[in-house]
Amino acid sequence: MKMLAFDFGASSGRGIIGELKDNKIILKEVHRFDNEPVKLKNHLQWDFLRLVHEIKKCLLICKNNKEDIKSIGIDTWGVDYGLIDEKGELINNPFHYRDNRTDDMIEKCFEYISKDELLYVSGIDCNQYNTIYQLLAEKEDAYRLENAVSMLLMPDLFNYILTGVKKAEYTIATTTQLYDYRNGDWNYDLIEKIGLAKNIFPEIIQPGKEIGELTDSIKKELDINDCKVVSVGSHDTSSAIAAIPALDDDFIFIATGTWVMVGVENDDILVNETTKKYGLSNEGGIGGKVNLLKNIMGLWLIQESKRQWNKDGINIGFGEMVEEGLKAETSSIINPDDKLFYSPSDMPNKIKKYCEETGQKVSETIGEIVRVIEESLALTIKYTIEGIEKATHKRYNTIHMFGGGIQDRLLCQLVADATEKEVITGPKEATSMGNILLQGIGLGEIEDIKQGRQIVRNSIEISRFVPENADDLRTKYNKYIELIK
Ligand code: ADP
Ligand code: LRH
Repeated sequence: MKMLAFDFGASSGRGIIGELKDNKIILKEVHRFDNEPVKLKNHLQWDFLRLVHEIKKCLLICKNNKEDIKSIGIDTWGVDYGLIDEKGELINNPFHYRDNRTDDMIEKCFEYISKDELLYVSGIDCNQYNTIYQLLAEKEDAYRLENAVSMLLMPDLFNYILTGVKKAEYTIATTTQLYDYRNGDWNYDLIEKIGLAKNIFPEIIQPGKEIGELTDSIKKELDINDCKVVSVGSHDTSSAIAAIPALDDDFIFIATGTWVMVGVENDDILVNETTKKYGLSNEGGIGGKVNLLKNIMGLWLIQESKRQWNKDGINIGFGEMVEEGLKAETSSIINPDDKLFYSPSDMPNKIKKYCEETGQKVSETIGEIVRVIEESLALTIKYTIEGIEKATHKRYNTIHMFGGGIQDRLLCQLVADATEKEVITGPKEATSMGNILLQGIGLGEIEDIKQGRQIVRNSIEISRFVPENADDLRTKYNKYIELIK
């Protein structure tokens, strides 16, 4: 049986077919496309119509290849949304979370609710990109909200375009900071308090449920058969975590892509002084789990460096950047989560500027810059794991690392060296795999996540990285702690 996963990541969007066979899952990429935001006037926005076009293109490729697709599942990064008017039309192109309209919105939010109370009910750290701050910014141009009858998070919006059904999938809803874990529903008190209409928030559904069939108009336009759309872990992080090939429960996960997410799976939300100090969030997971994690700025710094070098006429790819980094040495460290690195623009220059301003040797070569970024990421990961172990009063011995970043063997080795723990890597396309697993659960082909993880384990080659050179990063860690104070 074949299922189609659409995964909208920042580095690309992709359509991947997943097939369950002999207790294994076989992935086949059918379509990969750009998912770059567009700056229109002064605002960074999703290229939404292009992406709908890419979905249709992928469905046509499947049809022409005679792939019999039974269902579709969609996941994206968290927090972004579109507004729908009473005629069912999208009011405007969705804003991208890296747009600067939320710059002052965290402070504004605290006029309505204290930080402590917000953390207590939502479980989510106050990141300026969260939907709550985007909606507060939206209020400044009220005409859109005034005409909105629904607010749909991006996977929910794609699902709506495909089926005509408006639902809010649970895992992505928790990234808004407007979900109330204590009541298991939208935080309507807070929604009212900040001046939003309660009725624009659709009913929340769990992952692994059928949403609807493709609309007649899409079936007619593409001349394709009936196909179900199923809710998956539509927040990409939750889908990726579903596909961890773990045999037991106690492990640290590191999801590596544009963002790096470091965390553990818990049965309930955890908010205490330590989670606050380390900026940990509780994001909705699959099978009743809550993912206690930190979003670290991640391989965005590598992507943006590559983009700048390519723009400057240096034709270098990710693989070659890793090779340069492996040969280089550096004594400098950055805080990858510094606000300086958040928005798109000349990343290598920003890193040089950061080193200069913190009185460190300025990294010059491609290899040095890659090395500074990746050693600093590894140190941030170590710091975060220490926070998680303190917050949960547990020690974890195994790290599962997955996502596109595991193709970067320098990063994998540095994580093992910095944390002094064994790192198990795989799968590379964890998000799409998790997406397919959830469709399998939704269609009754897979029993639960435990069985799903066993299927992943049967299907992929895992690699292991053990600590080799811990001393160097142990010394640098003291410097890192000074830097982030
Ligand atoms: P997203 O969060 O955008 O879905 P991915 O999971 O696709 O991200 O991971 C993208 C990252 O994977 C890139 O930023 C890059 O750091 C890394 N990567 C991709 N291909 C390679 C490669 N061939 N060698 C090393 N690293 C790679
Ligand atoms: C990772 C992620 C993360 C944040 C960010 C906006 O892809 O979903 O959890 O929400 O993107």
